[in-house]
Amino acid sequence: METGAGALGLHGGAGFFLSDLRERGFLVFEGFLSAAELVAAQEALWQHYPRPEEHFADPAAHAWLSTSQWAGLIRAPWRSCNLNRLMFHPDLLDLVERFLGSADLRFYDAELWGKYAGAVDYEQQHHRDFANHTLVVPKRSDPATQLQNWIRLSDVGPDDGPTKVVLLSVAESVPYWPDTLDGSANEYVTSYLPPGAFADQEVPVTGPAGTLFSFRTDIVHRGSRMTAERSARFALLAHYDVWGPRWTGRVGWARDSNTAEWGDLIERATPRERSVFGFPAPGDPYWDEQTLADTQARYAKADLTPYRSGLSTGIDFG
Ligand SMILES: O=C(O)CCC(=O)C(=O)O
Repeated sequence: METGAGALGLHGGAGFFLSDLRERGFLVFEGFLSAAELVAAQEALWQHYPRPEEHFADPAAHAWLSTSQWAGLIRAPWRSCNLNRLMFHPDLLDLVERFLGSADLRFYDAELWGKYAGAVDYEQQHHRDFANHTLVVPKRSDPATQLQNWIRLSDVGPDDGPTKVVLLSVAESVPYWPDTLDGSANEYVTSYLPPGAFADQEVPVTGPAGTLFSFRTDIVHRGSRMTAERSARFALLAHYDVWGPRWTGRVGWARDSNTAEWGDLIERATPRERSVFGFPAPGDPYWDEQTLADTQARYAKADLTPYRSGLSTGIDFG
């Protein structure tokens, strides 16, 4: 039987998940992806990464994965629509809208992350991620304004390097910028908190492939060592906030928007999906006959009809 977020009622009853995010700082939702979505996305991974059996047969052939613990990060868009479409999975957008309290969502980064046991030591110390998601610090009096979402594409057990999180209430007293950091935040994940901090309170986020793990950028957490021999861990990371603040974000999507992957993504996406990247929405004054014609030339297979409705004036260059 197909499961997936819609089937499990995320659309209808997100209250439980929202209170997890507000009170605990994270949520874990097993069965977020349907079986078909999961299988298709897993197969697409091998367009970017070696299959685990290939890697472990000859790790030296994939030395790029050993250069740092972040070497396995690959930014969107990817080579398959079976991965790209997960960035704006309808149930993900639904959850994020409810949590951030706005439909004006901004998709501020997306990466795949592949980790292979033995490639490098993935152990980290506890830290908060906001330091490379905003220029300043979260405002404690506001509800959270950013949400990180990891769609797990492999099973993660206790020995597969699960992320370890500390409940918001438990780590509340840790200053946003602890005095263990120097001004430049060098070695952020090794000096934010001392080794062993929260060892008794941290919760390993384990779960089967297809699990959604969402967490706020102010939650204290860490990556952990992969201890199972021949373990491989894959996740798709999709980060959202709301259009508005000038001090948040990570990616200017236009920088790489002349690639084939980008063109395919935009051509297949709906106006709603395009809007999270900043693409002008239907009804935006940007659209007129000239911009429609030239945008159509750029994205030949895109259906731009929705942007045509509401055009009141304009010259027909066609
Ligand atoms: O990979 C993980 O489980 C967490 C990584 C992490 O927290 C980080 O790199 O900032």
